[in-house]
Amino acid sequence: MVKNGVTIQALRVRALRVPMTEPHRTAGGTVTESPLVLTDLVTDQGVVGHSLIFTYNTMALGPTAALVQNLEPLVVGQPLAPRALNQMLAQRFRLLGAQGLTGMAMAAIDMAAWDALAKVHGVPLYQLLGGQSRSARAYGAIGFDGPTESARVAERWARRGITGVKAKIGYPSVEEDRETIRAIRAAAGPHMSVLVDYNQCLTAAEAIERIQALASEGLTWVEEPLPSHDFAGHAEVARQVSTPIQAGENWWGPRDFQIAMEARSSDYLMPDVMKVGGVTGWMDVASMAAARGLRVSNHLWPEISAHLLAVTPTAHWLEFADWWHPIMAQPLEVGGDGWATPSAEPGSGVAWNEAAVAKFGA
Ligand code: SMN
Ligand code: MG
Repeated sequence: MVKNGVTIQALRVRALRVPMTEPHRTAGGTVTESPLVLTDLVTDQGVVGHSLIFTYNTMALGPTAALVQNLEPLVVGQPLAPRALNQMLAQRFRLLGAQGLTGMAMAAIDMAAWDALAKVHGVPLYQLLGGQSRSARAYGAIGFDGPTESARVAERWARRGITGVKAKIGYPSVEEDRETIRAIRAAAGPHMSVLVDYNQCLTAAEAIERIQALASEGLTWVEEPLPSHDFAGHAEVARQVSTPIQAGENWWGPRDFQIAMEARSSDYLMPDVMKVGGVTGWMDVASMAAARGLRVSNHLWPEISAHLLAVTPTAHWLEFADWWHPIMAQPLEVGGDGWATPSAEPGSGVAWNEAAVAKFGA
């Protein structure tokens, strides 16, 4: 096994549009397909690292793929040292800022570099990061689909053994929110944990009123009631309501998390491995959260996030989603008990089903 002196030789970048079997509606818009950037980081030893970037919006797909590819000259010939690469790229982008498409492109390289490094060492990512295999309790998503359809989807998750569901709410009235929550409970049974997500659609005053009105519904958390970067507003809501507030999927890098933690914006945290800056950014946030005793869940990216939760001291829930399963060689599966275990193969669990990838090229 070659462990020393591995350098980066090339980046291979592809843009894909993967249709979703069912559209995912939220109070902030509907997602009908996944625009994805696949990065293969090729090393001089033949080991290839993979990463996945989700651009949400097809209009950002081409520019994001081009940006990742444009970073190639900066990384070619560099040692396969993800933290050092991260610092080098952060320095190169200091004037522009490491958020938005730039942050996504940097995360593409970071995740692919960690995947390659784990493969060079012949170990799963959680082991490279000093941890051991640990399962996480998984929850499934329910779209902004009203009480009847939400109940149907909840029942489907329950049949799969999943023990938590997250419903999109933010209907015109809190009574409709309540009706949806109760329909889900009735369909999924009393043991199902119910989480809800407002996808940033309320004002602080509305949020306090609504979440207080829903206090007796036994919700596990209420996610992103306000525009994500309203740190002070989230803190005010978190102070005023008894149900835990969850946020983090739209915060860029450890710095946003630091601001949020200092402001006490959220009871729980859910970094998105892309927006937080890849594995490096996630690990920084996991340390900060551990020091403060704040529980951490992931946003999407179930395969690599299962590895990261295994090395996160305050790990909480795993957000499970199968939208990208069609292009994965080994998609993460949830066991019949509702828990998911990271892949034990060398790497981060992200590898392509090339035949499927060929079908979805943009
Ligand atoms: C979400 C995920 C994917 C697309 C839109 C919104 C989300 C979540 O808010 O919490 O999963
Ligand atoms: Mg959300």
